[in-house]
Amino acid sequence: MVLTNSTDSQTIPFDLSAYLLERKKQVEAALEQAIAVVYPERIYESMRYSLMAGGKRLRPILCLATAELAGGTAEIAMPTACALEMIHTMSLIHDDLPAMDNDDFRRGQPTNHKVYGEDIAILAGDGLLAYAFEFIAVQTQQVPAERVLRVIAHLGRAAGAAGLVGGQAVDLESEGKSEVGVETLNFIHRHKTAALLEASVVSGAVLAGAEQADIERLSRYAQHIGLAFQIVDDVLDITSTPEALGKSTGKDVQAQKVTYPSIWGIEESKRQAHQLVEAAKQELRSFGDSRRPLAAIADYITARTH
Ligand code: GRG
Repeated sequence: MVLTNSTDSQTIPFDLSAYLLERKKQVEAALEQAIAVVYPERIYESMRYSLMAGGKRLRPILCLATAELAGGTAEIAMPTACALEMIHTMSLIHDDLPAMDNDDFRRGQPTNHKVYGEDIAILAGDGLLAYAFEFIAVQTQQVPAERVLRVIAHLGRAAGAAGLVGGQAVDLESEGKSEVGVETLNFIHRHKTAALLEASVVSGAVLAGAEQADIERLSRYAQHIGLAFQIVDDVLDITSTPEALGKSTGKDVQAQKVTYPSIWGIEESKRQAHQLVEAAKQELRSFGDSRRPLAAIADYITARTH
């Protein structure tokens, strides 16, 4: 897919497919090296099973792209990029558990608990979460310690009750409640989905030494694409197939879950997502040509089919 940045008057083509493919390869090579299987083998195998099961690697790619946009290199951001994927994978393993969403398939493969059992799946998530922070602290090189500390604090907040955990708690609490409105839905997804995407972008910028005003612009960019991402996810749950998504579809309707399409309808949901993507791209205006990967990723959010 060759996308042009639609907010530019002088549009420069940007081959996002090639960019994503190349970046995914780099991230997967780093992840491959990140966890060795040692005694007790079963837990390390379980952690690696989900970490290496594929996926778009969107969070690490956002982190690397933002580090470069802010004048840093992919190299200084790679340990944090890997850690972001570890935290994301942990959240998917726990989300799929019978006590939560009870899913059998993820990324086109049986879920962690289906292969290793619930007990090991819980521990694999715990192991990945703890290791993510160790990995940043031990592996990050050529970055002042103060920046690394700031990244660790921001990621801790995004993963905890002020982020993923809080979003998931409200999501569980809202199940089966037909009176859930857009405000609650926004709270859930700002925390469950947008918080980690935001932390991906902010951590890349912080590692590269970006100025506070730029970090705030990038943070708003990420919050917009985070919400757009979830709206599109809700739409795809209705319009896509399990083969295309690598996970079951139609679950929201089946569980009578309140979603963006159930409140707005499919067309209005798509319009809202598109508007958020435009607002996200507006936040990138001051960054020059180096913003192209982030702008194209924003466009990809609404164009994606899986
Ligand atoms: C214990 C810190 C801790 C957290 C657990 C379970 C949980 C709390 C939170 C759930 C978070 C969750 C599953 C959010 C959904 C995020 C989302 C949109 C996932 C799909 O992301 P993609 O499309 O997936 O990027 P791939 O497979 O491409 O990586």
